[in-house]
Amino acid sequence: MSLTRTTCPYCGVGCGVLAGAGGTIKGDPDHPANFGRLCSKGSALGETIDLEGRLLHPQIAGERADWDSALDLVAEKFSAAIRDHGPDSVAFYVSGQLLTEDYYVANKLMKGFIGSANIDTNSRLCMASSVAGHKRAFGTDTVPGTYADLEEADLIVLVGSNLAWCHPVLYQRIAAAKEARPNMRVVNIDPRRTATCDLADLHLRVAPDGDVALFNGLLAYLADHSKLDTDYITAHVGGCTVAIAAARATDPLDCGAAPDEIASFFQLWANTPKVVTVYSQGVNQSASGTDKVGAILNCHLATGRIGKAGSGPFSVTGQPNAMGGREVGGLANMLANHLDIENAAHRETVQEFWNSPTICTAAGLKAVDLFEACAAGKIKALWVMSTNPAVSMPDADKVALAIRNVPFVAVSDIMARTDTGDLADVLLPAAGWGEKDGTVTNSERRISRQRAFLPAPSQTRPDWRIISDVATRMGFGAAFAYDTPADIFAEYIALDAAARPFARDLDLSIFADVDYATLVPTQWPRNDVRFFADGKFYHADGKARMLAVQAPTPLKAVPTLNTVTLNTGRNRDQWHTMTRTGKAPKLGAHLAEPYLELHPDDAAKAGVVHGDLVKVQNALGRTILRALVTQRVARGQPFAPMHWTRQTARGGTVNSVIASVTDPVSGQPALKRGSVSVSLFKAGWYGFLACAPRPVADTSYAATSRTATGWQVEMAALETPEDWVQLLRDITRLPDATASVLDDGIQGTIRVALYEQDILQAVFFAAPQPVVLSRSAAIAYVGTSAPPLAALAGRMGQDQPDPGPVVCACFNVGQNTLLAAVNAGAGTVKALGAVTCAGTNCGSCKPELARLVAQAALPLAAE
Ligand SMILES: Nc1nc2c(c(=O)[nH]1)N[C@H]1C(S)=C(S)[C@@H](COP(=O)(O)OP(=O)(O)OC[C@H]3O[C@@H](n4cnc5c(=O)[nH]c(N)nc54)[C@H](O)[C@@H]3O)O[C@H]1N2
Ligand SMILES: Nc1nc2c(c(=O)[nH]1)N[C@H]1C(S)=C(S)[C@@H](COP(=O)(O)OP(=O)(O)OC[C@H]3O[C@@H](n4cnc5c(=O)[nH]c(N)nc54)[C@H](O)[C@@H]3O)O[C@H]1N2
Ligand code: SF4
Ligand SMILES: [Mo]
Repeated sequence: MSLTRTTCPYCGVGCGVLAGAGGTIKGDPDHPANFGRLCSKGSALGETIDLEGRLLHPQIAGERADWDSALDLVAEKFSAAIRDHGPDSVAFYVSGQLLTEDYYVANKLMKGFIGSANIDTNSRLCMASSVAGHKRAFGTDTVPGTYADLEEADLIVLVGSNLAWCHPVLYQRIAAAKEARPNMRVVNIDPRRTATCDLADLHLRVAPDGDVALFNGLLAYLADHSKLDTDYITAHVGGCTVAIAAARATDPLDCGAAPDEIASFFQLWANTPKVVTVYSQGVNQSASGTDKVGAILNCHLATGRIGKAGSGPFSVTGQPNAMGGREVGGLANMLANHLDIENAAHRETVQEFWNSPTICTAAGLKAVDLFEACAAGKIKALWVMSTNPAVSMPDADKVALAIRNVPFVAVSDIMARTDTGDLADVLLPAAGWGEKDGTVTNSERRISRQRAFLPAPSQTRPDWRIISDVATRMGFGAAFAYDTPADIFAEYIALDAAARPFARDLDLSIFADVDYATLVPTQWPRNDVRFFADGKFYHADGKARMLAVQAPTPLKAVPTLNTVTLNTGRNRDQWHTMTRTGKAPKLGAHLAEPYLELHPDDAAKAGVVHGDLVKVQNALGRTILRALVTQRVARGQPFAPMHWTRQTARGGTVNSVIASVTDPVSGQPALKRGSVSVSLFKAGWYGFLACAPRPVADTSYAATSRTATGWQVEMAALETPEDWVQLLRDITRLPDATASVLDDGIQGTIRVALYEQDILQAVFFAAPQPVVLSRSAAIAYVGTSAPPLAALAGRMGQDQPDPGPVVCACFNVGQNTLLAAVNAGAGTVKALGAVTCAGTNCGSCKPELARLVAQAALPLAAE
């Protein structure tokens, strides 16, 4: 079968994928990001390209409509709002998951033809602090790092980055480099002990937002120990004296980490010239995010450790095209192609090139302000593309209300039901990954092609075409007459040439003559160019700037239960709001419920034990989560993943309790610092359901996910139903199923099996306390003709051992299987792989395998 060379649609590593229409997915051995590797999410792409749940035709007010009516309506509503209320009464909210061509066209329509800069993107929640930090230090938003630098470094410092789960292929590249060069050191700076710690020689458990204090402390230490590169500073860096003075005024102990660990870190950094500092959302998503970036860049600039192989700061991007969006200017405070809205010459050049009737003259609304303007009635028409703000924005319930408050809302998505799509007047069906063509830029500035290998199903269209169709209906047809994404890419490269006199970092001239169809992954400006190697930066004087940054007031520990600091982030096998990864049973098996990691002391204070449900709440809202009691989190700093939505969890979304506090420079929200109370959610009963048909459960708590045999729901409710069988027939929508009931009066447990034509359709367990049973066994019985006695036993048959919760998603290897193998003598990750196959495909579970091996070696060690 012929395979198409394309790029993974998930994280910013940007791995090359070989994909076939039948669902074959392989890592591309020739792609320089991954050289054939894929992580668990990339490997499972074949399980996510079916049409179940897809939005396949336009909808107006919830009814199926044809394209002409839908496009006419969008164009009419936007034109009317602009006519009656001015260009700033409309807004686009777009995404780092759009392809560069989509992004370019959306930005062109808003900034050059509508004449407003009210286009912002979910990159505001993701990379805005890095963008602002780079601009302050370098004069431009330049990411100097490359993946090869990670392999060449002698010290890698990971700050606020759970690389093992969020950039797994980079983690694997570092792990391989460390194995080849055992002297390489890795330091992890994170308030949590994450899977990434398994690679770390040193873990600094900083307090939330302790990063500025730590890096200010490092800068002062470097100055005090004659470790500054004074020649480099004289020639290439301004602002050093004030930056060092501010650093000296900071007490590094304010960072919250242990004093001896801080000292070891400073020594290691000071004495290792080849150091790469990798940073991600623990840095960016903070009220001091831009200053955290500044504090990190200060240390690299002061030592000249930038622009050299194996040395430099490296902001790794989250989304597949976060970088492409920054390049085309998709943020409300950028123009296009790294040009500035505030600069008249830049504006003139772009307007002339676009031959546009107008051009925005001031920055538009940033995400949080944009939705506040929606709430205040200032936005009359809103178009959301390829993002799910009703879940992913802070204060998500308020954002949902704000969207509802906009008189006209269009949403372009690939899925029919999302929390945001449910609020739309018009739904526009987009072609998804594998069905459309375009380009993306990964974290190391490498532009790769995404290529279609499937037909666009039913009525779906690529985003660039939907946007161009609306632009045409708004009267701008001549400027949006694209036939293919290649036309758009060519125009984007031509705009880059027109902007060349401004001599900025962005230089796409190498793409001027390439054949779009066969474009090979290429870095801009060229594969062999190293930014800042010559010490030239982009401020007017050609120098970089160090900045005086002040550490925020340290978060004093000793929280009370009424106010703990809620940290949030990601799981290994899910992508954001799970619209795609949620389809793959393989990926759902890793962590199938929304949870709260809670320190044992916090749990004890709240009277909560492992497996209980907890209410996490504050004045903004509440959410119900499963408590995982663990010392991976510090006291008073519980952690919850961001993934569950109103579609997948009836308890609510985590962002219902995150306030919309933003960084004053970048406008990026502080998504890692909620202030919440945690209390026991004492349900009347708890249940687990595995079933074949898609269930619809509306109990107080209900977390639904895919399984290999259908679906599963973790449930809980206050009131005990009068008729369990009726409840289950309703949830599974099987009114005529025959039921077998096992009512264990003594323990108060209920077990129900539903059959149709002797095939087990559903199996259900309920109890007055969280139910304990082998979930994998229950799931495995669904769809078989197992008799009720077996199906309701709650465990595997005697001849089949219970594999336990899944650790390796690729080969479906459970924890019990692994522990058995460890006990039988498999004492290393490699040995475990040889015996069970776990970790031998994508390798994403290797940190967890390492933990199992370590735990087994130290049976009494606290988890
Ligand atoms: N599996 C998976 N991978 C993904 C994604 C996904 O949804 N799923 N999404 C992609 C996207 S868009 C992004 S942006 C990236 C995000 O990638 P990461 O930034 O690596 O992921 P997060 O889990 O959001 O946060 C990283 C860490 O920041 C820590 N942290 C919290 N507060 C602080 C602090 O004050 N200081 C420090 N130093 N650390 C802190 C958290 O404990 C957490 O472990 O992942 C990308 N990759
Ligand atoms: N609490 C908390 N909140 C966070 C974060 C956090 O760490 N903590 N992280 C933040 C960050 S870094 C990010 S990046 C955001 C991500 O948050 P979102 O961008 O809101 O999340 P996604 O689920 O990726 O949403 C993408 C949407 O686009 C749809 N889609 C997929 N492909 C296409 C396509 O080709 N065309 C169109 N039109 N639609 C498509 C998907 O079905 C989905 O509905 O979340 C932010 N929110
Ligand atoms: S690391 Fe995983 S999610 Fe990220 S691009 Fe590679 S395969 Fe995709
Ligand atoms: Mo992100």
